[in-house]
Amino acid sequence: MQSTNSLTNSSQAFIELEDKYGAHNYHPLPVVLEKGDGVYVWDVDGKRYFDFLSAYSAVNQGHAHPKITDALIKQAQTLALTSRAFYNNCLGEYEKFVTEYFGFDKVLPMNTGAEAVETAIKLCRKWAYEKKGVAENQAQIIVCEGNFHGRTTTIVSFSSDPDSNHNFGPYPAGFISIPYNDTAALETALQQPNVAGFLVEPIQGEAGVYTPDDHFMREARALCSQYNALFIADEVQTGIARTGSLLAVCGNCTCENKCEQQANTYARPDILILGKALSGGVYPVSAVLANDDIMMVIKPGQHGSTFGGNPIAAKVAIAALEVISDEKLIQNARLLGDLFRQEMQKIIAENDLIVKVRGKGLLNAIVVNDSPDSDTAWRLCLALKENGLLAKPTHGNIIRFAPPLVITEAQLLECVSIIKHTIQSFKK
Ligand code: IF1
Repeated sequence: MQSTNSLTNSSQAFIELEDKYGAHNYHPLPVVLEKGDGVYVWDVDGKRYFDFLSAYSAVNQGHAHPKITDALIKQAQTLALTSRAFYNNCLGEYEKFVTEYFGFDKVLPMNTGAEAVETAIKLCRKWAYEKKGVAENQAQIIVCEGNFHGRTTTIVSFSSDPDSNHNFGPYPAGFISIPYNDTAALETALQQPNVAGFLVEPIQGEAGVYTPDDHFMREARALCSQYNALFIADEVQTGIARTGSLLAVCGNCTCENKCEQQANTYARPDILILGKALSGGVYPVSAVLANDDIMMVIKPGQHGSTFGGNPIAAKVAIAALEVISDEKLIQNARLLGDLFRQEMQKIIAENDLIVKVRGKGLLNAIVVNDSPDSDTAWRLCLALKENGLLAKPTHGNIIRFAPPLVITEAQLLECVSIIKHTIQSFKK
């Protein structure tokens, strides 16, 4: 086994290039990737790794999926971009497909997750003024402590992470923060005047794959209806099969696309925000879905984007969603996620380096037995890298494990054994 900080000259050269010419807004694991296929990525020296980050759950369908890359290449060679000043022959087909897939009347296409969250905020506010009768400029949106919804100035203004928002003020008004997974706090906040909506992640990814109680989403949904506020689910990271259901708000529902039939388990959002895996990670594609009574408050000229809804995005997103259904990735994520947590529990029982595993489907995290300020999780990720598995710490002592959902049981068990022997031979 190589030592944990061994880097070849070629890797070192690529790292130095980024270091010299790129802004220092990231602290990547020291590995330089050049190729991907399915659950695997390869570095510039030809070493193969299991990808246990999947570009933060964008690559749910696996790297270089032939159906998705074919859609991308074909459309790029035909017509890439028209802007929304003209119609194109791909967008309508995609809009029909995606709205039927998720069961909403309308979609508003954007590119990145943060743009889709911004879109949802604007939509929610406009609905509040024009449908609910909130006084001009008074709308409030409830958000949760520990949230991660993106990096725009408005979004970071309601982050509770100092890295995200310190010295990026002044912060816009209009957000009320409550503790996550706290139904009573939500109800109190909903009783404030001028509340337009509640924006929430069904599982808080960045906070360390923090999974709320089973009933929280359902009760939040019901409370929003009771107080006439919009329930807005940010499923940018959790959506599209990642957590073992089409959407994480589906909870334990097994009906897949026919979720409206399972109203008892499905906390159906008024506004659904998707990104990342909507394209399988090959192209920035995000979307906001809602029914007509909400979506139709936005009129021509009031919102948009040069790239949103472009022909490549439309074709790629259809292909990416078809792969989810064709390859039964919801079921795979659910079954292999259960197996993964069982296997992690065995490791926890035998070892005191890891204290906890949590998550749903194939979005999981292990909690390392050390202070959040320690570098133990970082060093453990370096050791995992040496042993052929890539994962990244989040918030100090937590390591997120989120492989592409195309992973097989045999591959998953191989990864479990890599994680197990890495932990066994790790010196804190
Ligand atoms: C980075 C985390 C993941 C998201 C939710 C919106 C967005 C994200 C729930 C914005 C983006 C990313 C961005 C990435 C790190 C990452 C992340 F660790 F920060 F929390 F996935 F786990 N809503 N999440 O998770 O989407 O604009 O980036 O397309 O490097 O900032 P975006």
